[in-house]
Amino acid sequence: MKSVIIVGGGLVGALQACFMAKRGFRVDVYEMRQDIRDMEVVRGRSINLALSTRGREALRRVGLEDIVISTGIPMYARMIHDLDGTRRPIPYGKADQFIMSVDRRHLNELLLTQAEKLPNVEMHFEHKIVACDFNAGRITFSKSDGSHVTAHADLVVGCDGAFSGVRQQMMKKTLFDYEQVFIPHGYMELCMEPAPGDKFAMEVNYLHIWARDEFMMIALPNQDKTYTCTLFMPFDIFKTLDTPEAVLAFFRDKFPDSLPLLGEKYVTETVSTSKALPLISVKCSPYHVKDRAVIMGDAAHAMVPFYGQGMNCGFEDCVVFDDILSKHNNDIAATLKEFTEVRSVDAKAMCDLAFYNYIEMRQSVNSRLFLLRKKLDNFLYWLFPNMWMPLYTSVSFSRTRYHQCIANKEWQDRLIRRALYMSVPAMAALGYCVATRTRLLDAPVSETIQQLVERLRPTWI
Ligand code: FAD
Ligand code: EGU
Repeated sequence: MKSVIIVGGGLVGALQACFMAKRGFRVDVYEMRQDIRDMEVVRGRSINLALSTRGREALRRVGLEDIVISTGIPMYARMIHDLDGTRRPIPYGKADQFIMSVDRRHLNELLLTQAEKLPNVEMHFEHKIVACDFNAGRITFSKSDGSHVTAHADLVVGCDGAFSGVRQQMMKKTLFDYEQVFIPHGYMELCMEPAPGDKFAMEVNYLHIWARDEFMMIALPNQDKTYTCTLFMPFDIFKTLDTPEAVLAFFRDKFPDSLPLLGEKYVTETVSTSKALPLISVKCSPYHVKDRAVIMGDAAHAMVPFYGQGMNCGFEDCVVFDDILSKHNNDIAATLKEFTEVRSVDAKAMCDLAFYNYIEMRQSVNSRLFLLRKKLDNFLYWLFPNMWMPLYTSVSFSRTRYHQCIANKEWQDRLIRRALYMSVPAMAALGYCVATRTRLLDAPVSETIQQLVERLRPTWI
């Protein structure tokens, strides 16, 4: 059987190892960090993540859905925190439409352990990719002691995240398109401790949102009754919050209700001394080199986190890849070609949706028109559950191809716009009646209508 090297033992790499090993490939995973299962604390990236339908489907296929669901916390609605402290829940949909707050580290550990259970998987930690020769199927890694090792495989799968080393090697090839954008916003994580009595400090089972135009904070619940709050804000503003006093004034002004819950001392000290982390959006194409290499997850499509889809999309990559392998009877060349064709369209669509939402969240979350549209969307969904799906529903609660989600939204927008245009003459007529005090029931047609009403009226009224 063919051999596969997976670069990166993060969320997507560990999952891809499960998928490839289940098919019988010989799998070697090379991960830059040491084994997170042996670590006291894991630095860096977000502590918890929102898992939705696409990610769940992938976990189901490797037999991990149940355990992940049982250790996560369901969120059935958003909880909007207004500036005056008012809280408003907005449900995601029906009772079975919820997302899950899962612990990144726990999920990664489960995936690594699941992959290692298979006899044809081997893990190599503290191996960082430094070079590869795709034609020869040869990769060179540097180890923590400074030494280098070389490995060979039929296929290289790059799951090494937004700053992918595998992608960097692919970029040297001609006809490789690449685009990256750092947004002006950075993020910082704050931990909200449980309230006295070891209870959640806020209503559990919600994704809490403080939307304030340029700033935004999101909080997801953890199993240990804490909340992880993520503050999104332009770096320029983070820079001005360099003293505890400045931070206190800022939080009192923008997020007053969160202050007592987070603790003034904790917030002021943490925000004034921590560094905000950057957010990057990456689009590239193709995702493969001949029958030799392919990238997936953030390596292929890092996106800004404003849709909670980065991991879900990366997990769905593995599902799509697995389906294509089945279709082509494990033929690598045919699979890689089709994977790029199919997946790059959808991942690009999701990157665009996330980026678009980043712009939109800042402009219009609080505007009336935006809320009205959300209500109209939900009403039409209720009326036509099979025909009118709001965008976030098709993204988070279905496996509709991402590019199709955008296409659906476009025809819905067109329909609403047309309905609005058509209502213009009706409004004008109404305006005319009011202005000229012409009462419709006085008009000559009224007699006919009255007769009609008379005929239709049931006898018991
Ligand atoms: P990573 O998780 O980055 O893993 C890459 C792995 O490769 C790492 O283990 C790394 O050590 C290793 N590696 C890197 N370089 C090398 C190298 N040269 N050699 C060897 N190994 C290497 N997604 C969601 O679905 N829901 C959410 O709610 C959500 N919230 C988010 C919130 C924030 C603030 C951020 C920043 C992201 C969020 N995401 C969310 C996105 C999610 O974190 C990513 O999409 C996901 O982690 C991608 O997984 P990955 O395995 O492709 O990459
Ligand atoms: C951002 C950071 C609410 C975790 C987009 C919703 C997110 C998450 C939303 C983070 C928002 C934004 C959706 C989900 C989810 C919403 C969604 C965003 C999880 C449109 C840990 N977003 N996120 N949309 O609808 O579809 O609730 O860091 F604030 S889950 Cl920005 Cl569904």
